[in-house]
Amino acid sequence: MGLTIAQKIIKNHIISGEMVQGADIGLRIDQTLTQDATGTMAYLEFEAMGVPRVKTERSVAYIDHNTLQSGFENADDHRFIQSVAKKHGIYYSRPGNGICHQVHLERFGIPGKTLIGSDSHTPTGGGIGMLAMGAGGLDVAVAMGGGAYYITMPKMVRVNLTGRLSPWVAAKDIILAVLRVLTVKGGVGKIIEYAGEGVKTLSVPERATITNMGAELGATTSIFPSDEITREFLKAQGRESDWTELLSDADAQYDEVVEINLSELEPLAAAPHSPDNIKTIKELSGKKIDQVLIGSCTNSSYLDLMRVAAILKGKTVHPDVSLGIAPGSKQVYNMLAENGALADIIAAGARILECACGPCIGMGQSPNSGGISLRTFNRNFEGRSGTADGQVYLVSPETAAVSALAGVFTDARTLGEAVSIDLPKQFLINDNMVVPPVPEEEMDSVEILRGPNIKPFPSSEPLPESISASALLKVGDNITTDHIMPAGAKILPYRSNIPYLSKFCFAVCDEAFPERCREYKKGIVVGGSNYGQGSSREHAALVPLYLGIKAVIVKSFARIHMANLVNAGILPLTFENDADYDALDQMDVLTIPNVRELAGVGKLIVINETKGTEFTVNCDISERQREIILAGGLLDYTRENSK
Ligand code: MIC
Ligand code: SF4
Repeated sequence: MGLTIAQKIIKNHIISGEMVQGADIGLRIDQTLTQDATGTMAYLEFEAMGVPRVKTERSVAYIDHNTLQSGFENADDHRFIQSVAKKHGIYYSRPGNGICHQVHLERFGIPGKTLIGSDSHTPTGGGIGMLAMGAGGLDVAVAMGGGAYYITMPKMVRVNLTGRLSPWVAAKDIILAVLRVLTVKGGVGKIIEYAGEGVKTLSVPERATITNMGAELGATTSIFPSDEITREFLKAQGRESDWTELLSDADAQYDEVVEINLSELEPLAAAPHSPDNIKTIKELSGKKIDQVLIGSCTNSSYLDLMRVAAILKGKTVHPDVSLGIAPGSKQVYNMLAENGALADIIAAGARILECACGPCIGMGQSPNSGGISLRTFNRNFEGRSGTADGQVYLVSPETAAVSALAGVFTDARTLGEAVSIDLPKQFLINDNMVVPPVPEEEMDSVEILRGPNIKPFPSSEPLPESISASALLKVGDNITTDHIMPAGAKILPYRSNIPYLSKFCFAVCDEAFPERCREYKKGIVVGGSNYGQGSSREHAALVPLYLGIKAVIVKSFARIHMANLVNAGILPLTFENDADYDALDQMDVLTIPNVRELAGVGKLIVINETKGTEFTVNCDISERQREIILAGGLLDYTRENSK
């Protein structure tokens, strides 16, 4: 039987388990990346494992999230990461060099290799045919130490692209169209492969926009073939020797097929507050807007920003609109500066932001109260912009730019001929912002620089015989990690300070939750379906652990968050019958007997002491995860197993 692209890479990297759908498989990891908001914790964990040098082919530490330095915290964390990188064999991408996914695609990604990153948008690398996945920091630390990365062997989905995009319709509109079909939970447990004649019409940056936002489908990853277009891109990056061809076999089997005719697509937007709440720009057209932001790891490539510059050239941003633009990398920024496009952007009145995540993670540029903000980003979760009632719409760079000029949602197709930009034959290559590690023989001379913001991580305990605690919080469907552990300018600097972060846990849903946890000392969280979607931040598990959360009972989990709960030693449980969710109230006292014996083995009974009822839950974890849970989390498990 023929293989899909992802199956070929998995076959080359599998070190435990069998390539059978649903099986727990361990993969050898060739490359890792971290960003600074999750990196500090990941490197603390790496240090705790005691491995002197990374065992991967390439590990890169990026600084791109916490670049607002309104106190000593971020700068201290960056120094810590830089010193760890230098000592332990990791390349360090300095602040100013760009957003991890954009830079990694340009300078380090290699078709056919495996990559895990402590950031959920790591699948961007699928744009050049990598098997690239988001993971918790601890999983990345283990991979750096040479350990396998474990996933459930996913189902394979083929998205068949036919036709060709019409003028003014963009790659962003393709992924928004896929989100309309599959929704934010449609990709859970699946790898999305793009195939069909339409693939040949898409450049690497366009493919990367699509694989990047595959994270919003909840997918394990997304991937494009590595073909002549990939070769051209790598050649223009001076890396043609990194190219290999990687195509699916003609008789490859897929579990699901989605058909997208590119010729039929039109400009789209994801309306507040979910990336799958899709509307056409036509239906929104004429609606007044307040802010436009162009950038983020989804849409900040050279191609994107050259198109934006061409639209803005000779015009002025509408007086009622604030337009901010953040190039994705120093390469992009530098090229725009050299070819004059930056001058066109500045002349039009755009506010040029640092090449970093910036407003995408709530680091500045929060919209006005109730303000309508058009963003080329990938997430529009409630409150993420920093303004509780901000109305964020996710759109393509083209829609963003034409709307910024008009002051209202504008369907660019009404404006005549579309701008046409080609990828350069040669990108500007200057890796002077990437600091290589010292050679192994010099590593002892490197001192690790720790700031006072770094606090020890919470300790967990081995799983007890039974759990008895109150349901300290009950929340609904599609709870994101931005709900569980918000980010933003005020909180993000404390990513290495779990006690401080704990004050904000679930603040978007219920401000009193952290206080309740302190009062009750232990608790259970109850939720709906797709619990924990969004970011890979392990803080969304470590903070609840610190607050005494012993188990989370939901209708279904998002992949990375569930793995993070297990790594933290928190029991992930799912309702056998969704109706039991309705029958349960916040503050009910729940007892789960025999958890140590049954977790991961059989069904568990939960006794609702308050109501005098019982219901059944499942604990769908692998044998390996069972051992991790029994040990009280991955760190303890790793320590125990290395004795
Ligand atoms: C995000 O887009 O939510 C982030 C910030 O990049 C996160 C990582 C984090 O929380 O630090 C992600 O996507 O994993
Ligand atoms: Fe950064 Fe936003 Fe991309 Fe996350 S989604 S990596 S915050 S640009």
